[in-house]
Amino acid sequence: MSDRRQERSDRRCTSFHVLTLFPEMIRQGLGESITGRAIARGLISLEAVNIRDYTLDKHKKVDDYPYGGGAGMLMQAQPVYDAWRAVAESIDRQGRRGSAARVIYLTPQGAAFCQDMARELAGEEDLIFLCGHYEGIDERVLEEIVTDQVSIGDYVLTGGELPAMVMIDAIARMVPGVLSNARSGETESFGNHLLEYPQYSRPEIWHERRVPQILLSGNHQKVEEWRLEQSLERTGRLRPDLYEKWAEENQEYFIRKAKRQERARRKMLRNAQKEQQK
Ligand code: 6GU
Repeated sequence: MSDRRQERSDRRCTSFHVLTLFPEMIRQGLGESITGRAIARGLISLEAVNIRDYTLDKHKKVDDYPYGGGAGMLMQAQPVYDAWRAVAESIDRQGRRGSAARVIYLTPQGAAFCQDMARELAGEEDLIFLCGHYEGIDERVLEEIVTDQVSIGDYVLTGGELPAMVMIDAIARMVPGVLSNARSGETESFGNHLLEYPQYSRPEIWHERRVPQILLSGNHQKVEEWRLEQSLERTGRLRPDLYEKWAEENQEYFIRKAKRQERARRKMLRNAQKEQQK
């Protein structure tokens, strides 16, 4: 890691700024549980800015009909731009470069959100999310302020608020210290392209179902081997695409496994021969 990156990660608080017509949705959605605790502990900060507060229209209107006709209304450029300017300037006043912060527009047309993207964005100090509503936003303001267009999947939602919350949750848990236990976000599903292994807690028998015996053995190495096998089996069955990626990056695993099996086969053969000679 470069000195600058290291420095940043030492004092890192990722600041999320959300431009939206429904700021309460954002505050409520992220104010609980792990993200809520991360905010309280100052590991991340969250600011939801109401775009409507920046309209110059006397009736507080923020939308209008699209030129050329068509269904629905569009969010107008002016209130969106002024809300962004206000956020950028408040970042400036905190000693950072607000106009250089990435601005993420949530749209089904965007690039598909993924774990790699979450990890990369967790390295930014400020992230500005722009949530559209109605049929979208006047293209001109998008051209002026947006740096990234992101979608959370191939389905259509009524607005960008839920996608922004999904992204912020995924990014926040990659910020050092947000996940309290020693287990960082890195070791979980997708961190290594594998799905999680099954887990069990007390009681040992529930509805006549036993916890797999190996987990009660106390043999840590055997447990880890079992978990990896389970992860591989699940991933191969449910997500062959992820399995291929893992297999590509972990060819030595299969080589070691093949050698282990070969040793076991020879040992069995030797024992069988000894039996015959008796
Ligand atoms: Cl980012 N926005 C909307 N409105 N719908 C979506 C989406 C975003 N991602 C998937 N569907």
